[in-house]
Amino acid sequence: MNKDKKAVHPRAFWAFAGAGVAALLMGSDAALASQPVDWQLGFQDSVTSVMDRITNFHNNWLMPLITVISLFVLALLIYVMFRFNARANPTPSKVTHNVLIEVIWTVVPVLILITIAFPSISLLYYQDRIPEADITIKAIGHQWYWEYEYPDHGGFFFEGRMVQDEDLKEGQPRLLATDNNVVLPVGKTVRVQVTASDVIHAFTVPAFGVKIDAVPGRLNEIWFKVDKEGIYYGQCSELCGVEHAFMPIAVEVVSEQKFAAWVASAQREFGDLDVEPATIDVAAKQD
Ligand SMILES: [Cu+2]
Repeated sequence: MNKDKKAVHPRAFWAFAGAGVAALLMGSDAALASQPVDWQLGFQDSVTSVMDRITNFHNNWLMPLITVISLFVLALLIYVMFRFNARANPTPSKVTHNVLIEVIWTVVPVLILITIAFPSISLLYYQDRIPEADITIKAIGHQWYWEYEYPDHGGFFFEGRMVQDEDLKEGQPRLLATDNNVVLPVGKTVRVQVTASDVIHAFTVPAFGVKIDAVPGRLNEIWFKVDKEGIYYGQCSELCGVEHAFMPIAVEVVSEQKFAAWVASAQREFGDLDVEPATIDVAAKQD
């Protein structure tokens, strides 16, 4: 496979294939990293059931459908250009109405839209209805970084800020790596409560099929269950100011043992458990 990677053909297709092989190779030595790659076509590889459904709906229904419609319209245009130009058709027809054809060009698009609407809306509800969650975390958008809370694990919280170019370590992707990753266990249903402190941001991880607005004063929720260990990158997807492009999201999905070890170290590093948030609750009750 290494030879394949080096023998990338200059044409776009082979560059794309080469990038795919490179991504696979990178994935095989440590863990899968899901991020945009050079010459990428289509979505990032799916690792959740939501993204499986999105990918399937797009690749196996919408794309074939719009391809057929585009080719059909193109064929009609070409036919009209040759059959009804001034030379080929010097005396044009005076027909202005044709009931049958008008019914057809109204009813057929309606039927097409219905066949799109049913899978689309059922997918929307599948994403929207959050199953019983094993873990709940909270993601808070700030100008311009994300803050994460782990209320189920002692309530520690931390910030995930973009790693600057000069500080990038081996294997960290530019503009996507963060100093503190969101660490989660594999195979668990995770609910993310999403909000913001200042302006609207959006929490997005393409490989999970997750994208939801982070609105100040509101709590939005999304869920995912990741099947594969790895690091998955996303970005804020709502224009939120000058550093909108520099507040990436890095989610590290690890085994349960590694997650437990990380929680223990994160509690030591981030969690001031005597002060936050218990004291605040007690104070609020006394008032
Ligand atoms: Cu933002």
